[in-house]
Amino acid sequence: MPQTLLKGRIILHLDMDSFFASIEEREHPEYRGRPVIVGADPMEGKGRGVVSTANYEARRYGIHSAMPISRAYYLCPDGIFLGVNYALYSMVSHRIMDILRGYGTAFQQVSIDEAYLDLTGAVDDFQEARALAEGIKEEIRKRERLTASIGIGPSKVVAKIASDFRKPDGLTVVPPEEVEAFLAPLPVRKIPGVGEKTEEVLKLEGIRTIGDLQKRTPGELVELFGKWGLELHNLALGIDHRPVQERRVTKSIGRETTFLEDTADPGEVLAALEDIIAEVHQEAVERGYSFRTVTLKLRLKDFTTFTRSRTLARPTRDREVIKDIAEQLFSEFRGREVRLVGIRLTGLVRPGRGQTRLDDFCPD
Ligand code: TTP
Ligand code: MG
Repeated sequence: MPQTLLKGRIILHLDMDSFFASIEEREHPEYRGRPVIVGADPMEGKGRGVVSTANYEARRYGIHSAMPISRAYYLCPDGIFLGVNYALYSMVSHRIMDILRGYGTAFQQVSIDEAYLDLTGAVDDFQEARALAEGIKEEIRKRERLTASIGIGPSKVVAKIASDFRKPDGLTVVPPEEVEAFLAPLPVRKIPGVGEKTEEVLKLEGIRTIGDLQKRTPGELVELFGKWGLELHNLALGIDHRPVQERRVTKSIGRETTFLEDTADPGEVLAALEDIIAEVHQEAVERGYSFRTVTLKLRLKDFTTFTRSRTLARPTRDREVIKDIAEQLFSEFRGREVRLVGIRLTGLVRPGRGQTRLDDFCPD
């Protein structure tokens, strides 16, 4: 039997701290130490929409993600309220994910600020895993001036709960022999998938902590929840066999490139587009896709980002079509100072196989 199976897995979960708000603090050092709330415009308490996230200072006022922005304003009218600069956060996210990817034997991004790494085979034991995690945190701190919280355990569920355990800037390592004791005192809501409904049912049964769950038999939980009860029993013990793997739905094929220096020369932009088009076209052909929609993305010098699309009546895999559309769409921006250009093909179909469906997974 391979040694890794005998010894079990070592899984790492990373989650950035108050991600959107921390990026805003980094960009505006004058916000440091003050409550920062990212989300909709509060309009002096009359604003609609919700909080995307708040930094830890703002959380002391009781502000949290998904709270109505008007409520956040009521709780902390002197806070710094900012709109969502998704393009910037997504760029930072890409760079962080690129740092992470290199460290493990498998990588899986699960949200804009969260990813798993399988460290089995990359390190020998949990002590080495801790040292590696310290290195990751340091690299993110140095390169991005942001903090991350990391959890390490023998399964995804343990790693995920551990990363949340000492936020912000946390590092929690739970080797297999400590899993049950680590989980026992935590409230059941810490188990991913346990929402308000499950919590209510459990409360009626006198189950409040994960430890209370561990003491029940699988049968009792199956009676309450059916199949989910069995899963719940396993999760309470930290048992979770889901592998770390990137499973990406092929919904689009795209490439983009950032110029070394911003350029206002249309010839230079078109030349870059031509290279990108060659690449996306090649990928489409290699993977057997035709496309219906071509999207041009442009980011200008001031980071404002535009996308323009055209959809054809019928799918094609003709490279000249991409080129013509890209040139037409670009004409609107001739002479502007461009920072980044990109092309994305969507409406992908494999002729003879019909529209690609959401379950058309494809290994990376
Ligand atoms: P989270 O990791 O859930 O939150 P966070 O990083 O802000 O804070 P924490 O330190 O607790 O991890 O989400 C990551 C980002 O996703 C968050 O910064 C903003 C965005 N987001 C929303 O826009 N709406 C939401 O309801 C949530 C939960 C997150
Ligand atoms: Mg986070």
